[in-house]
Amino acid sequence: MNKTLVGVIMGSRSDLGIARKAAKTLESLGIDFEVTVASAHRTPEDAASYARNAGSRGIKVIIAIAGLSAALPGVIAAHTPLPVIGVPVNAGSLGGIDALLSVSQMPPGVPVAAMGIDSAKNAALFAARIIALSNSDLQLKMLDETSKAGESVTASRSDLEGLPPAPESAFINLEEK
Ligand code: RP5
Repeated sequence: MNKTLVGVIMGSRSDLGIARKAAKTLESLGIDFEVTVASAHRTPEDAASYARNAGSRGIKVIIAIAGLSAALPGVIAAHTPLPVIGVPVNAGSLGGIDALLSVSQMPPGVPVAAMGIDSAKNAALFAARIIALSNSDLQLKMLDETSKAGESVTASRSDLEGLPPAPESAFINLEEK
């Protein structure tokens, strides 16, 4: 995919470490994205303009990352009909709970898909699921990633550092037999 489909916007450059997690996952799935900074409180006009212009620029999904009283995802959602995924950041003394509540407690009519605190990887995967609705190649790639993640959990059962393991037969789906 050589067209920017996902816009990643942060409330501050100090959120860069969290944005990198989204970037890594989007890159691994071959989804083109862009990253920028605009603050709902400090540069509100830029945040609104970015959101208003995103659709006509070809962006399909926006990931908005912010900490503290994290208004950015909601402000972006207020200015665009595109799906907005909010990532609350642990940026202060409340450990991200402040941002989590700000991002998740949106008023009816202005939805934001709220991820967990610092969960930018999930934000990228959620964005990928939205894009995959009209991209069967990406759908296959994501199924492959999901099955690889499952295989690594299964493999991790083989060494539990001496603790007594449940037998593999415990995982047979008896209802299917
Ligand atoms: C939020 O305030 C930003 O998203 C960031 O997480 C937090 C702190 O920002 P800085 O003071 O580091 O710029 O708006």
